[in-house]
Amino acid sequence: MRPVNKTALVTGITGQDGSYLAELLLEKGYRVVGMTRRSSTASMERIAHIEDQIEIIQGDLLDQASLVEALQKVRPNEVYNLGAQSFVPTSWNQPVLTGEVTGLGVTRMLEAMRQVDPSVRFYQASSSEMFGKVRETPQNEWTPFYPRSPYGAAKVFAHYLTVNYRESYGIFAVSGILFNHESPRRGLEFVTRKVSDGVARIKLGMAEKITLGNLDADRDWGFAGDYVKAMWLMLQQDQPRDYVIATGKSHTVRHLCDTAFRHVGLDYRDHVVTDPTFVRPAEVDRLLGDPSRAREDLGWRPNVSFEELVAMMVDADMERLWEHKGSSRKNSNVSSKRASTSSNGSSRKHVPASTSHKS
Ligand code: NAP
Ligand code: G4F
Repeated sequence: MRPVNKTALVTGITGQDGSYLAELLLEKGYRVVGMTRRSSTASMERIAHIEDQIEIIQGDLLDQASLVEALQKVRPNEVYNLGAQSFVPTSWNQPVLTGEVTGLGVTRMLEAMRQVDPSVRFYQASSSEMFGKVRETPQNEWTPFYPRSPYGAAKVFAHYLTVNYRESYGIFAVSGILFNHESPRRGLEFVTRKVSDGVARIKLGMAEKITLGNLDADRDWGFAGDYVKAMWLMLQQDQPRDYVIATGKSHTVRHLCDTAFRHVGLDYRDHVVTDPTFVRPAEVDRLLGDPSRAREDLGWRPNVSFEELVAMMVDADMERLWEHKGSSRKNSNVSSKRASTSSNGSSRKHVPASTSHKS
């Protein structure tokens, strides 16, 4: 590892992407400072394995003064703004909070940067959810937005604020329009992780069914570890530009279920039930990204296929739940049963996400 003498401030470091990005930046020799908000219980599970290599500063996207102070103390070269209320259904229950954190939080950070040091490079975590009721397929950097949720609307606001600070003040501010990206560290409420966790529970005899909403929804799913590389690349360019990051392939939730259950030798039709409670007030039916600009300018390509991603997530949940089950049933025959539960063992070690979310 060669020291790069650069400091990165990462908001949302305790989230899925924050943890992968922190690993990547450490590998590149960065000083990594993560901004976390105060909580009565710490949510450091995803970064526990690198906690001794990163610095933590307290701050909240709801609090302008804390952002100014963080920038003054840390003096970063790059800010990666990953912090957000990121679960789409919650944005209907808490639309004002979502607007405050996911939308206005970005204005607060950009204003703080303008005040403290406008030469800092800024990455905004924009989202394919902004395309919503899509105007064309596939979606690229010129596709008009049509958000279908308070979350999507907040992200559109944040996206244009980022463009505006670039155009108004010459700040090196870019938006990565990332399509859905997943991993064993994904929160349990998101559909991929809900399925991988459910499949593992069913295979291990801990559950019988998974209850889902719209099985026909179509998403362009990639691996989070690949996508954080694109974030970093965007801030290393000569000119600031926005990029769509996607695989260019989409799959339905039904196909996700089929792939995940097949991986452990089961048929999803025996275990998946639907419940209108999980259907959204306004759905985004199909997202499919065109990552041509990222391929040409950044040389970025996804490395992990959909099938590999699903297998990685199911295997990680099998391993986590098996260990949990093993520790609560000390006398069970661990090795023989474990060998029969996974048809494709993964050698990658992924720190799993918390098991405490509601799905
Ligand atoms: P995530 O796992 O839900 O993580 C969200 C992070 O935001 C957590 O660290 C959370 O901290 C933090 N946060 C929440 N409220 C905050 C506040 N008021 N102040 C500061 N931090 C706050 O999300 P993710 O999947 O890693 O996504 C990262 C970013 O990319 C988000 O902005 C998301 O909207 C965006 N995005 C994600 C995807 C995707 O498919 N994953 C696609 C496009 C865009 P706590 O641990 O304290 O809750
Ligand atoms: O996994 P999801 O909750 O992800 P969603 O809504 O696409 O949002 C994620 O990706 C966005 C990028 O496009 C990010 F900006 C955002 O922060 C987040 O990371 O749902 C995916 C699809 C939806 O169409 C949903 O209706 O799966 C469908 N679905 C069907 N049954 C379900 C379920 N989603 C969830 N969460 N739970 C279900 O039971």
